[in-house]
Amino acid sequence: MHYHAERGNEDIKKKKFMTTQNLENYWMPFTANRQFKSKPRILESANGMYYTEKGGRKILDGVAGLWCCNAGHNRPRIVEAVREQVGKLDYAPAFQMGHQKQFELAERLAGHMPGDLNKVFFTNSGSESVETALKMAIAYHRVRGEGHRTRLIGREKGYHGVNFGGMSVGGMPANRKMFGSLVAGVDHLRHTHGVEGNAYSKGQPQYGEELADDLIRMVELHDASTIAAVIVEPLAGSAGVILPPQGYLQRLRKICDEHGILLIFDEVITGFGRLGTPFAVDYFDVEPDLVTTAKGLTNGVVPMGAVFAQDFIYDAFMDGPPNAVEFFHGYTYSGNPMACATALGVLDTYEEEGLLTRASSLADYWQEKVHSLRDLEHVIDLRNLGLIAGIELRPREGAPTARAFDAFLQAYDAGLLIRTTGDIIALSPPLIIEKEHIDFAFGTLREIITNLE
Ligand code: PXG
Repeated sequence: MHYHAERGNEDIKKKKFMTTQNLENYWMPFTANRQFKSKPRILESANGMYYTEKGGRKILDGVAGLWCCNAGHNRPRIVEAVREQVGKLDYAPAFQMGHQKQFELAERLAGHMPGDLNKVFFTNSGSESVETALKMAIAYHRVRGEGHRTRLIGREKGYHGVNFGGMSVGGMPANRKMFGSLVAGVDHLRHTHGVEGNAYSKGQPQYGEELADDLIRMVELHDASTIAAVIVEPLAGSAGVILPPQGYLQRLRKICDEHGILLIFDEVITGFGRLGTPFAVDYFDVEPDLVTTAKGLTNGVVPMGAVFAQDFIYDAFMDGPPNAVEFFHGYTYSGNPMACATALGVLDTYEEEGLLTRASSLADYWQEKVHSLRDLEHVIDLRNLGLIAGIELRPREGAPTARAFDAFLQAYDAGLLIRTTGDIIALSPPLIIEKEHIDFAFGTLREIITNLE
């Protein structure tokens, strides 16, 4: 009886699914679920610079998926790498066992990263890379006898993923306020958004270097001996494209050096060619101690992240009994064969097509197009670097974020995928973009922003 009742239920469920698409069971991440389900935006396929909806309507990808598909979509080398790997070695235990592609990938990645950032630890996302780097920093101090260095410093408006460590060092109020007391012993530098005189800067803004001195105040308040690390995005993406003022990152590096504090760059967005150099480390010529990455590492195709550590950090752990595990951290899917194979196919594509530096050849054209929107009434700031743009709109009276969200919906209807955060539109297209795509994107945005309520 019970069995039949259940079967009946299953049949009904199946039927419902077959007749009209059931959207109710999926709880969507970072999404206005009710708005979405009232008018869904469902993608069916993707190729090159475009997504395609069922029925064939094409949408230009202005954000590389979510800042991750740097080589564009459906790239042959990558598709082939995934196909080949899945039929060969599906899974290998991540702990106490290895497979060839993990070592090959780590070696090739280290070859793209400057300086002594040669040790690579694999994770499955940006959030996990951040947790990993924070734990490495605290444990590093402990293994060398400075276990009192446990405090972590983040920055207001920072985004370091959604797990407890990253959320705690992050500085986006909406991402924090619902989740209790977070990780203890965390402090925040002030952000560098909206510094006077910086509006409409082309590239790095001129003012605000001295905001890095907030770290000195924290040293004075807590004492350097309690601080493990500072984590910042060299260029903050999620909070709405916030650029580092000229000299700011260099100054942060200097203060860290003076006080034995580790510097972590979160390059989940800036890594893999976004700024026209392989990493932001190259672009800004500042070498941090740890670098977190994900997204472009696998072109978004398979989940994967990686943390790059300076040799001296790894070496500090290699001191105990030779058979002992040195770092009690890792994931079942760290260095997963599928993910490694994908990343190798992605690196092949980046290298063969020069994509890790291609943004630099388009950056001037891009900048010109970004700043061509300056005359629009609703626009209050324009920011750009590499192939990134931030278009800040004046919030609608009494309804913050509504104007930008309208722009997002209208752009989608007009065949252009953008991202919005607050009242800021962000663009970060695949690095294979051509001038005609750039013209379409900014032409469409001009029309939409002009006619926004
Ligand atoms: N650090 C940074 C700097 C990020 O930008 C993460 C960590 C977390 O990565 P995972 O893989 O756990 O999501 C991110 C992610 C957007 C947007 O449109 C940005 C992210 C994710 C989704 C949307 O700004 N960044």
